[in-house]
Amino acid sequence: MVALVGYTNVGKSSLLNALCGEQIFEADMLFATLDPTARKLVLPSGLQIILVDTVGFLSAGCRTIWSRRSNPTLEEAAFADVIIKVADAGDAQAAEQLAVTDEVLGSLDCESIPQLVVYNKCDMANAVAFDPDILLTSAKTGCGLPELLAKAGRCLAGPPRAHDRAGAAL
Ligand SMILES: Nc1nc2c(ncn2[C@@H]2O[C@H](COP(=O)(O)OP(=O)(O)OP(=O)(O)O)[C@@H](O)[C@H]2O)c(=O)[nH]1
Ligand SMILES: [Mg+2]
Repeated sequence: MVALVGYTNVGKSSLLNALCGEQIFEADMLFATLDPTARKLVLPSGLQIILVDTVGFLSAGCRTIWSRRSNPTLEEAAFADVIIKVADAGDAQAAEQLAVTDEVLGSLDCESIPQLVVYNKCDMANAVAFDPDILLTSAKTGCGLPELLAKAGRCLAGPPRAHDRAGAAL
């Protein structure tokens, strides 16, 4: 199981749509996704995965804010074998978005789960220049998506994580 996690409006649902050929709701608004969505996806290696789109959040002052209509547990992330942390390449606050994402994941005891970082929306005119090691994607143009799948596949090369019934990794 691979989970897309990050700030609201960074393009998590759009990435799932682009990768899986789906049409789940995506929109230029805060808190577009109110429920997680899971879809099957076959990696180029033939490995079949479940890709999970999660609800977004944002930070205001020292508080993390979720939509009042969503279930802000992000428990799908705790079940994941790989977490893809998504930031917005067109947003000057991308590094801060990732820091808040790390805090949220830390509060869910997800530190031991392999994590990838993706700067999405790299097609945007204001996309900032990043370290060449950072994975850039565009759900709109498809740029970087094969590389994202290849990286996720490499992270999944080991045996799947086992979970107890409450979701804790064993
Ligand atoms: N230019 C550009 N726009 C994108 C890209 N990915 C997503 N968008 C747009 O960004 C907006 C937000 O996309 P979503 O996929 O709904 O974002 P999200 O992260 O799922 O947001 P929440 O569900 O609120 O957490 C939409 O208007 C998308 O069309 C991209 O790679 N490039
Ligand atoms: Mg969404």
